[in-house]
Amino acid sequence: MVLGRLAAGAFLVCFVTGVYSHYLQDPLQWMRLPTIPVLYQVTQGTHVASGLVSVPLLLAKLWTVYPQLFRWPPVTSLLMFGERLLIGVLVSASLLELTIGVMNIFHWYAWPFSFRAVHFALAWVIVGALLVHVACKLPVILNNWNSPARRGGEAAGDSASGDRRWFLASVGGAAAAVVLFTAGQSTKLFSGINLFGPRHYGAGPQGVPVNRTAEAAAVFSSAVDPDWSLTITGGGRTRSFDYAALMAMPQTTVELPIACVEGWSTTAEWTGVRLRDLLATIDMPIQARLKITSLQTRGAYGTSEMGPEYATDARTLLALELNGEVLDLDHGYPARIIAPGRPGVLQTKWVSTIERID
Ligand SMILES: Nc1nc2c(c(=O)[nH]1)N[C@H]1C(S)=C(S)[C@@H](COP(=O)(O)O)O[C@H]1N2
Ligand SMILES: [Mo]
Repeated sequence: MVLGRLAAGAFLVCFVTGVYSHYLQDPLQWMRLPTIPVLYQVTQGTHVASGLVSVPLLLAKLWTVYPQLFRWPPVTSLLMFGERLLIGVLVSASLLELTIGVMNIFHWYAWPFSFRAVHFALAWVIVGALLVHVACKLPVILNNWNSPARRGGEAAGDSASGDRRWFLASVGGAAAAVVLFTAGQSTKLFSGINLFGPRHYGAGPQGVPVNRTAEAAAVFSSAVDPDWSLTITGGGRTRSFDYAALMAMPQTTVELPIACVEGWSTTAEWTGVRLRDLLATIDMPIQARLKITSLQTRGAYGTSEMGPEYATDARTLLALELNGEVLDLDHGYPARIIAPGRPGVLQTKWVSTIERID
């Protein structure tokens, strides 16, 4: 019961933060999402932490109920058949969801399908099945809440409940350890004990981790080409800026996090040209929907789309510097996007064009 409640709680937190992340990456037309800098860092850190905590909780919950798998006869009524089928769906979807989630954090993409589409669909299956499961079990749950043992405090003394306490304590310990030993990928506080987190707080060129290097993105030569220029297009107008022209524009410095969907994040100081100043050079309204294209031609993150909330926010930059130095090649030299509250995957590096798409 306790495990069920904790697991369901972790699942719900994971679900809500996951849905938020999904709509930040694929907003519906009418959506205007908040540009609070720390928000995504917190929600996505929570998403990954609650997902990781769900692993020991789910396994422990399954451990306590698996004898029921061998109950005989397996079903006695149609209703019970339905209920057991539902539990089968719930358990298998949950195991698959957590497995691909954990694999994704560790960059092990060993599946032929689109991770995000499947992860998102499974989330709805799980939450739907969970709600029906809880509804089916409501009589048992209510009964348990009203039981004399509960009202008089949980049953004490006998060895069965002693074992149970040890079991719960170990599961709780495992859950806490999983979080403590990975939280260091997004907070300085726990960075000394980051044993599992694949990225490390403040570790990497210019004090910021790198997910995809210039070499992996195959932009090694195009990014350092002296003929590089940024092109901005919209409403029938086009303008190009070489590196010196961008440097000559008014520069702004902001402190913003890179917050990866995989849960790690690091806050840094970025300097560059305000996106809205760039739009203004061709009289593009800040309400425009934009498509950012990178020099990177392969892979899923070579382009990103941007709703009007980001250009409207004066902290959104085409960044040229990071922590007081010219952007490292791996951080997107010559220019990259940095916007508040935006998932890391959309903070496009090695930008070559910005165009209006609405
Ligand atoms: N062109 C391009 N931009 C990209 C990526 C990429 O693969 N290609 N990765 C994104 C991801 S997943 C993250 S988390 C951030 C990481 O930025 P950093 O490497 O500077 O820390 O860059 C984003 N920008
Ligand atoms: Mo990322």
